[in-house]
Amino acid sequence: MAKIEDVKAMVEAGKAKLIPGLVQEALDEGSSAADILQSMIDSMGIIGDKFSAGEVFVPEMLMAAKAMSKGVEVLKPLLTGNAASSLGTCVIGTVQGDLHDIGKNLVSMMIESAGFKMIDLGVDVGAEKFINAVKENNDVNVVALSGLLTTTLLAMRETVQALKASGLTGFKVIVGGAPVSQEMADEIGADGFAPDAGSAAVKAKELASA
Ligand code: B1M
Repeated sequence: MAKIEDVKAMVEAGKAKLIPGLVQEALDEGSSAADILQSMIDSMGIIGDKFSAGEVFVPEMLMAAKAMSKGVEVLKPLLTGNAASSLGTCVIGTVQGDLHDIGKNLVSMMIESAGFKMIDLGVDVGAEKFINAVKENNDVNVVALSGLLTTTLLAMRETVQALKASGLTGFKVIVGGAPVSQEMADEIGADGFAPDAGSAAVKAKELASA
């Protein structure tokens, strides 16, 4: 079996300790970093489907997430460039009530490699914390909100509205995450939406130069 298939299977099985070695072996075998990343994203989709079907539970999702994070650590230098941080500063976080951070971390990585300085507020971030980060760093030109739960879309809406009502200026808000769509982004007053990490970086650049 090709090593990339082993990576996919072992992420799904939550074997975090095996992943760095397997990812390296897959690279050595000639698989691209982008393909290995996609194989791990596919594993998370499978785990999610199994969770929905009641075949696995929260601990298995958590173990798979840890395994994927280990793989991303190995791939990071290959997925990111060496852009000098000159496009501005991006504040990023997963919205309040939501603990999912793998997608947010990938988005952060890609926006950073596009040339932004990143201020990562982590997960379960309330509107006030986003506002304070913009206040405390006067060169923030992008705020990026991630959300994976349908139930936290309300927090995303509230955060966008609070940022817009704060009186602070000079920044644009990008939203994304599996349950988020362009339509929803427009509806909650975000300036931009991106479906994945690569396009989030493109959108951040586009908004920062608008
Ligand atoms: Co959770 N979880 N989870 N989970 N989890 C999902 C999201 C779910 C779809 C699984 C399912 O039921 N099929 C479901 C949500 C259903 C819904 O609301 N629609 C779900 C649920 C229900 C839950 C709990 C409620 C379970 C429970 O406790 N009963 C609970 C909630 C906890 C909380 O947040 N308060 C929970 C907990 C967890 C873990 C903690 C165990 C773990 C997260 C660990 C971690 O992140 N460190 C976890 C995991 C791993 C998942 C799945 C399996 C994988 C998520 C993931 O990392 N995907 C997920 C199922 C799935 O996604 N199919 C699931 C890979 C990642 C690369 O993709 O994050 O989508 P994603 O990011 C993408 C894009 O969305 C986009 O770019 C990325 C790729 O390029 N993107 C952006 C993301 N943010 C962006 C921001 C942007 C632009 C693009 O601009 C700013």
